[in-house]
Amino acid sequence: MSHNPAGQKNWSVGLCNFPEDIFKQTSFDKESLVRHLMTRFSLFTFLFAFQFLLFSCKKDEFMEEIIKEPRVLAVEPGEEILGGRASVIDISPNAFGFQSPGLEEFDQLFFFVGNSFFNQNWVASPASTTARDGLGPFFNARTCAGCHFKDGRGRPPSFTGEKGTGLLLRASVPGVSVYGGPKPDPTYGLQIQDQAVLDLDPEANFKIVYADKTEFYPDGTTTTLRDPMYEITEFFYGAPAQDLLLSPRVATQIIGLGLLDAIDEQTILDLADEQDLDGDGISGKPNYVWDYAKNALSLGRFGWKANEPNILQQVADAFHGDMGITSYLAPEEICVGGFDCDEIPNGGDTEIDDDDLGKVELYSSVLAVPIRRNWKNEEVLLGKALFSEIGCNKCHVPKLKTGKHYRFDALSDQTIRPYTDLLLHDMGPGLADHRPDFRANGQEWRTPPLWGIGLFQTVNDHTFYLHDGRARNLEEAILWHGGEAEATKEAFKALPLAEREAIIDFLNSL
Ligand code: HEC
Ligand code: HEC
Ligand SMILES: [Ca+2]
Ligand SMILES: [Ca+2]
Ligand SMILES: [Ca+2]
Repeated sequence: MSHNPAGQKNWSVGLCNFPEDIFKQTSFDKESLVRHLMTRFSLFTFLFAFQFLLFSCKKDEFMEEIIKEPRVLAVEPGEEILGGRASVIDISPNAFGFQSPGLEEFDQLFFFVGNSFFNQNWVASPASTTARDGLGPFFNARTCAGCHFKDGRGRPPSFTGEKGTGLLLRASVPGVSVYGGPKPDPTYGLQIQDQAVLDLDPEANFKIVYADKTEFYPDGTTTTLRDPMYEITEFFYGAPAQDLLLSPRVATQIIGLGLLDAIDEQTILDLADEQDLDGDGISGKPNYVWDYAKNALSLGRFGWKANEPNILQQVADAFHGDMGITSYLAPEEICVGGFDCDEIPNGGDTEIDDDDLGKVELYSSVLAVPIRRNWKNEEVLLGKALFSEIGCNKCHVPKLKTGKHYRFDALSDQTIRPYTDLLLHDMGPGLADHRPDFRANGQEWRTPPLWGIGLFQTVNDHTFYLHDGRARNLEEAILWHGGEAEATKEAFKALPLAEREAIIDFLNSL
């Protein structure tokens, strides 16, 4: 009988493996096991059960109860080190802003150059400084850090008209571009830029209206979710195509990205089960997206729909789409259809040169992952076990190994705990944006890594989760899960309150 890491229903398997499992754990926390058992069962029951355990291996409901607890409360050696060697101990408001230890000396210096490009405000041309001009003409924010504040999570605007907080609207029309991706709107392209230079009108203004949605627990309690509606209040350059599709997205924390980049493609593909051949209701599908440098489709890893193949291209597209800064990978100024952008001064042929772009790529690749807090706490250990028992781990895969990073040895061959499979999952109609993005359909999203999510409050002073920040806390984030995650969500809802809280505690320890 094989070890059953997911701790699924088959308790009798766990029972037979119980002693063996324990002794495999080198740093198994025996004390906490015993303490836990003692609080739940009398010593008598404990010994009685143990006798059975040693001499028999029958399916027995009584023993199934007993065995559930002990096999799960183990501290796994190194589990707090989420990013392997690329972890940092700092858990202050600056926790997301450190470089990974072990970089070459010159890369350590380039990190600071990248950092300043990431944080500086770009200005409109012509300007006295040619090193950071070329903003716009249409853009969403003046600086990367405006959206990725402290390298962390953006949030939706808190009032209509608040700009540059980290939420942007991708746009397209039904159909497929020549590259197999979203088809641009003839006027507004692939993104709504809600700011512009000089006294130009931006492309559009939008507002978000939230409706209440009540979620009922089997125990009779309820929670109210907020269901967003995105409305363009004004298009300044004429009507868009009739079936304009919008996909709201918030800026993600950018820690540990080089590690995700260093995972072998095969490792990710091995997690995919597109046709759900194992019949567990969960598929997992790789996205394949256009890679400018290769001039071919590549496995997508970054962005909420795994819509970017690598960090360099993600960064070039961010400069281009979010700030209007051209580069060798995205050389054409973003303009509104029917408008003549040649009239507007720009910052030269490429507004950020190849070298500097490379430094921002470096910066975005090597930000370290902060270590966990409270990982030995009993509630947290229980939450960790439940996370796997109810199947959260099927998408949020706890542990992976990196292969060889193409550039930074410090990121190679690491055991990491990102809690993602980097694959697309159908999350149901509740989260749907109805906008396809290469192979991702309008209900599919990439499993986001969960490392760092317990630090948003500390770093970013908010706790908004999910692709558009609609969830105001972790409980709401879970309750929005549907589609392939529906059964897991129902299992979560069916847990007693204390166990639901243990899962939240666990998430907050990441
Ligand atoms: C207007 C807000 C905004 C600005 C400005 C911005 N970003 Fe982003 N960033 C986002 C959003 C939104 C996403 C998710 C994009 C998606 O899903 O398509 C993202 C994603 C990323 C990612 C991928 C993260 C992941 O987890 O997959 C990286 C890297 C990144 N941005 C770097 C940058 C850099 C570098 C800059 C400055 C050149 C920048 N961003 C500017 C909003 C912004
Ligand atoms: C079928 C795959 C799947 C399963 C199962 C699943 N998730 Fe998720 N999870 C996702 C995807 C995909 C998203 C992103 C959805 C979105 O933003 O619209 C997500 C988002 C989240 C987020 C928000 C992350 C962020 O960065 O904002 C949390 C927290 C989370 N999941 C926790 C859980 C927990 C706890 C469970 C088990 C109860 C679970 N998930 C089960 C796929 C899954
Ligand atoms: Ca420009
Ligand atoms: Ca646009
Ligand atoms: Ca499956």
